[in-house]
Amino acid sequence: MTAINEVTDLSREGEIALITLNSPPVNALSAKVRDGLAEAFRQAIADREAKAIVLICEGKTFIAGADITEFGKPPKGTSLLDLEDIIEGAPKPVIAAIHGTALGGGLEVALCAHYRVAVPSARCGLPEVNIGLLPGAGGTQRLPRIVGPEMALDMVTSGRHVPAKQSLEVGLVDELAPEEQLRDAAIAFTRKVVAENRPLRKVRDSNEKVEAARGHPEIFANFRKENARRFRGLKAPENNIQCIEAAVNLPFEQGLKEERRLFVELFQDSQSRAQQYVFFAEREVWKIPDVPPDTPTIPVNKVGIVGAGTMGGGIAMNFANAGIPVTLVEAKQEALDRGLSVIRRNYENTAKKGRMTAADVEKRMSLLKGSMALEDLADSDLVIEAVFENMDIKKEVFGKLDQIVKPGAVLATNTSYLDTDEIASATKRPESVIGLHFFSPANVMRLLEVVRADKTSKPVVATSMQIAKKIGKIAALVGVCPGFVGNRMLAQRQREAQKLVMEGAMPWDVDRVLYDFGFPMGPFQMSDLAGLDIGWSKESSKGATIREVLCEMDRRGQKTGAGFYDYDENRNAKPSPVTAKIIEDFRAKSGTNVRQISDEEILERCIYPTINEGAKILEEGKAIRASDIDVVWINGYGWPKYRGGPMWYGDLIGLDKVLGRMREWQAQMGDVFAPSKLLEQLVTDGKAFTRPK
Ligand code: 3H9
Repeated sequence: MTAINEVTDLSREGEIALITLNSPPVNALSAKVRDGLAEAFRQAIADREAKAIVLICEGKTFIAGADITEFGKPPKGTSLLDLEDIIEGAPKPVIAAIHGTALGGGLEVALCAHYRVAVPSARCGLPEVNIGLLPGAGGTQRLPRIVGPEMALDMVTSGRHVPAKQSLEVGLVDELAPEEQLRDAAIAFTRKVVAENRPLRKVRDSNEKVEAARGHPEIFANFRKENARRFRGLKAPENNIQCIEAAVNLPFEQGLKEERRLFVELFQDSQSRAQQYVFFAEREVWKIPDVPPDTPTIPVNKVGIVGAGTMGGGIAMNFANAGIPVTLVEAKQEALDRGLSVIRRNYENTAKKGRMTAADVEKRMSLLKGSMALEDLADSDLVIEAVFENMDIKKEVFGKLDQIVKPGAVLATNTSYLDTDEIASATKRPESVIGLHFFSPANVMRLLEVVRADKTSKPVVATSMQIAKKIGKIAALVGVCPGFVGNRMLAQRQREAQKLVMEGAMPWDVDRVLYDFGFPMGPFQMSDLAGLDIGWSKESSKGATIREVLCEMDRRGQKTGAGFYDYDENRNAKPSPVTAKIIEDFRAKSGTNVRQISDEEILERCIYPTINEGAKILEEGKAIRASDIDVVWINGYGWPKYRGGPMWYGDLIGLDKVLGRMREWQAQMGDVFAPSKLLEQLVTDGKAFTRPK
């Protein structure tokens, strides 16, 4: 065995040269990796005794792509395209042996090999679109030559990972190797290739599938049309599509040039920078400076949930999906039955859509047990309270849980704004109490705010983060404050949206501006969807706000066919003259000076105070990093990923601009616009929330 460099080894098994890459954590194609591989291939090619070459990786995966941490830095070492030329142009067969994931540049390298062998658990994909890019090392030209343009379009625009079995079916992989025996199986396969004198199969020369699609522009037109909603606002999918079009319409070398041009275009765009930032932010968010990875955790094998309403039921589904048994407690049999039947209906709907089998439905339901006695939660490892948002009720529940549940268990509250410290004070074990703020619908939304109270112990924090990962959430650790991170910032936007309406904008203007910014919907559409009557009661309603008047008229949102908007039978929204009249009356009554409000002002008034509140949250230490706040907004509030999150966006547009506006509005409209000290400090120092300038 020869060590080529710190990450690459070359050895020989009889007539087979074996190149082994070992560059943790994911064998990304850093300069060191590219240099090591290029040299190893050169030597293996020069070795007369070697009749073929196998490329295999150590660790948990085959090459997972280009090294994203190198992006934006001056290029160093062998380029990826040069490395690929060496591999594809080798005068002897090269076989890629794949385990884990062959992604992005990793799959592009594998596509330059002449053959590919993979274990059944391996997956192949070109996920560059997820970081606002396209496969820029020939992937868009080689992939359609193997799988055809239709599947290539799907793969490059979704970034999905194709399982080994399907990869074999579509020709991405030539043979499956038994799990755990990749090395031996790849060598055996390679011996066969040598013995049978199989040709040096170069994907670039295989033109049949792309030629068949030539003269069929409808393939692309239809694809664009069908996916327009999914691609809204994003630049990368379109450039990816154009690359596949180039593969169909141009000779290989020219296609490569087009791929390069379209890659560079994306690479230089802020969308890709934002999406790369989010990629790392979503990994950073798990790291808690004072709770190191070796912090002991509490094994969670049994979960109890208090409250089987919409929230409790949704939360329960997460655990059942992960194979963890749950006991759901409700006060009344009727409520319990209703809760369990809603869960069953949700699962059955999923099964109807073909995303789950009937057996899966039963398996999950069998993990859910209903009860009317809190005592049944005594041996739970984690109990989550999801009862009505009322401090007295919550404290009563926690007082009882303290008496019942075994020592050492995690006691969590799903409150979305109540003081977790006060809830913890109802127990004699505040160190075991934490907030687990799920977002509705809890079985769907990825975000979980983990709320660390004053006395929460480190193992309880570590356990909560670990269990969040296990149930497929993305968790951000936040501190106790009204609304925590997400809702606290959202309150700023809601307030401004309502004020803008009083000042002259219409709800549909505000919604349109935020939709065009990239949110899935605006605040008024959101209210209509959620129901305007949340927290409203007929008895106490005084017609004091637009919302109260709408509710009094039974315009309670989508469910009643009318709210801020009028809805047709297909739930299509139309601006409502009724709402417009109510607004006019309110404006007249309040004597507000009604004026024309520009789209720019709507956007700035909704977004800048949100950013400012994020700065206050950081200043108070209620979030660990600015990027955690961005993770919250992207995963819980529909902030468009390609705009990086509010803090990143603030940096992009310039914090001086945000501060300037906050000061202006503070002078005109008062202290709700008072700038955060951190914001002022950053501007003074010429610094940013997320990226050093
Ligand atoms: C590309 O290839 C462009 C090309 O077309 C060529 C253009 C010329 N680079 O996710 P994990 C780190 S673009 C650098 O927690 P998992 C990650 O930050 C690339 N670092 O593990 C983390 O670090 P830390 C296309 C990377 O097991 C650690 O590895 N490829 C990269 O849940 C573990 O990651 C992709 O987009 C990278 N490429 O999932 C694939 N990838 O421990 C991106 C990961 O310090 N990667 N890291 O926080 C993934 O999808 C997942 O990481 C993977 C493993 C599925 C591989």
